[in-house]
Amino acid sequence: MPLVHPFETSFGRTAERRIILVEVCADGLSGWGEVTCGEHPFYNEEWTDSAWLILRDYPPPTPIRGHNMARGGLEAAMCDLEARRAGVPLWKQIGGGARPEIPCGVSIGIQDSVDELLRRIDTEVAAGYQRIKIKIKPGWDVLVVNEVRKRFPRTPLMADANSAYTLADADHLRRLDDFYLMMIEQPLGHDDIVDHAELQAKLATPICLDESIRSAHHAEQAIRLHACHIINIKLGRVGGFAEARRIHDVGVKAGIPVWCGGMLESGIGRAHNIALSTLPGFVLPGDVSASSRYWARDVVTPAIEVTAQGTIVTRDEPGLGYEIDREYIDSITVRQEVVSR
Ligand code: OSB
Ligand code: MG
Repeated sequence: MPLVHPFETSFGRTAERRIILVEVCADGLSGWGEVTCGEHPFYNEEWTDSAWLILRDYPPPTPIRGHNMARGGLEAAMCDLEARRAGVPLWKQIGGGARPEIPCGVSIGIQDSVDELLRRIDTEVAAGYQRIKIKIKPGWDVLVVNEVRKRFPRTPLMADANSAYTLADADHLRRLDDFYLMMIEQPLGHDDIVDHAELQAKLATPICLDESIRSAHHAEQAIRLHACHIINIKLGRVGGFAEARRIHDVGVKAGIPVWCGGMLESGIGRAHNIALSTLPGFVLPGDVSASSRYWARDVVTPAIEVTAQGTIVTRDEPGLGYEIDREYIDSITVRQEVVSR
């Protein structure tokens, strides 16, 4: 699926998505899941083709290590199926429903110029989004944030580095404290906790961990070491709703706010993210935004829309709450595998 705008992070640029969708069938019903890994092993170790092999060759209950996104796509499909069997919306099935509308933010990639970035932010603020996240990397950080703050002094703003820095950059990163950001996301190593704790002690800006938190155990360790004040929860990264729920519970117990991250999902993964965001601890706006920011045509109907107040209203239909556009999915499917059990 071609993206409406290419998306650039500190680890690379994506113009087109190659997405694995999972359909689980039982009792004449279908549940749908999405594998949220990238096309290349740059965000974490998984990519579309590794997930394909895991899902094909290691059906549950085979215990495997890692490959959370492959497993998470299947787990989410099972949750959707369970919800449909029970005749309840997915948000209810997973124990959510704390809020009828979820607060939405946007993630804006690295742009070709600061002017272009300011124009993109203008558009999203005008659309009503409740906070803006910009991607940063060495050479596109302090000066850029300074320009954004000059133009948008009152907009809730944060920056995501996707592991582009090391502890040696601590003094440089401390300059971001001047801009009263809501948080800085994953500045250091993708698998690090200890260096983040050392950095957090030097920064006024709260650190939010993304890549480093793959389980509730990691969340407990990060909180115990004061490595972060906030946690981004992504369904795929943590292997599905069950572990996402456990991380959420760890956060709530410790007074650590959580929010739902995104992985440039199609409408199916987006619908899962909406359900997850109704758990009570998801008090900060997530990277869950309208289908039209990504896709000319989405794989669900209606497309996911955001209100002028920057919220998505949850739906009451059983399961995901959105219709699967099978005809469109079939027309863009390049590979299919049926696993019978
Ligand atoms: O770190 O949150 C991230 C996209 C791809 C890989 C990693 C990340 C992102 C985003 C985009 O920030 C979030 C979205 O709008 O889906
Ligand atoms: Mg991130």
